[in-house]
Amino acid sequence: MDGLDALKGKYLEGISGAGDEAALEELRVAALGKKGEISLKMRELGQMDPAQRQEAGQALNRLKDEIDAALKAKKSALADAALDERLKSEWLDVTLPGRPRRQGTIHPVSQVTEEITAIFADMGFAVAEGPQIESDWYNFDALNIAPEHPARQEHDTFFMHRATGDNRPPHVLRTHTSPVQIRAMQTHGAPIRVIAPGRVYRMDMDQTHAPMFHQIEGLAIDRDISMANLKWVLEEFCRAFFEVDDVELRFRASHFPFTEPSAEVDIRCSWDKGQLKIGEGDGWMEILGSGMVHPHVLRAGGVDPDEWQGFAFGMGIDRLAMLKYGIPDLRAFFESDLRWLRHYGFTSLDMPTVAGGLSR
Ligand code: 2U9
Repeated sequence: MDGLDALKGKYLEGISGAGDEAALEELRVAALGKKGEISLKMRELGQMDPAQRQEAGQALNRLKDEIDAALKAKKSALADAALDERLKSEWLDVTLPGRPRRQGTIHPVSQVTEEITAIFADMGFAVAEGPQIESDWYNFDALNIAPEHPARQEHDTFFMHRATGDNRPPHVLRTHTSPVQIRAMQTHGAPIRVIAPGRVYRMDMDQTHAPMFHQIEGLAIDRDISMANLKWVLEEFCRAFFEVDDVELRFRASHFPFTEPSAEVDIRCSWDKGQLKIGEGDGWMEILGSGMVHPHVLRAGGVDPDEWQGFAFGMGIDRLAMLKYGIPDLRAFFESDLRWLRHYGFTSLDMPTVAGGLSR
């Protein structure tokens, strides 16, 4: 067939000189497309006699394959060259040091919870935990808070939803961690020494109150536990927690449904230029509530009040954290702004100062 060598020369040269994929595609269409030169030549085969057709057909197929192969090879060469170009402009120095990442800090409430549990652990108290959604019985009845008792309203309780027609008392978001100790008494019986730290919920919201806050409560039951033991335990706790040797506590008679007698506990302190000093001065600051566990409460926990007695106490962790670290409002707890937390001495977890205690 005439002209095949010329065609071959023209296309192979064109392909080899093509500068991009678009030029290659143009050449492919011109040679192999429906109306391309090779395709037109294919059509001429119909008018040839069989011998000529066989020879010309083979030659045309070879040419088609050669052009095809040249197109593929050039396409991949162009892609390689484009990648080389990109790699030259988009290089990356993998030996550069990494950018420092902002580190979080331990939350003041977690820090103080750990401090308090460690102090009570040294005095033989185990940590107990329980559900945050409680039955009405565990949160109120077991704690000697009867259905009509005003404390149910005072606690500003969040009640869980009940389906219409379900008249059972609704579950509640626990208003104190006391149900945990009822459960601990039921499970382990007496004697027992536990503390229960955790989240509690009351419908209360202002500058110094949040609807979720943290309490830690303690319970010690034995055959002859007295308020003298309570006083010693709380004094030991305050000495360790506030890191002051001379602490003085004042027990003021009070009332809680779950303890009898009950006492609110104040600590001697002074305020010097807005700075709280524990253990000196002529001021008193309330830090916790306490008392001897009410016999009804012991019975609800499955403990016989004729054989056993014990003390209990409760305190707000958030408030103690604010007092100890001089944090004036709740923003440090909720916004978790690192600058704010660092200002009050809560350093990043990876900083060496944390291993040896907080740098203040
Ligand atoms: C059981 C029996 C008795 C725990 C107690 C208080 C007194 C108390 C408040 C302190 C600050 C709550 O966070 S706060 O508002 N708590 O005054 N709590 S006695 O008494 C118990 C607990 C469990 C079985």
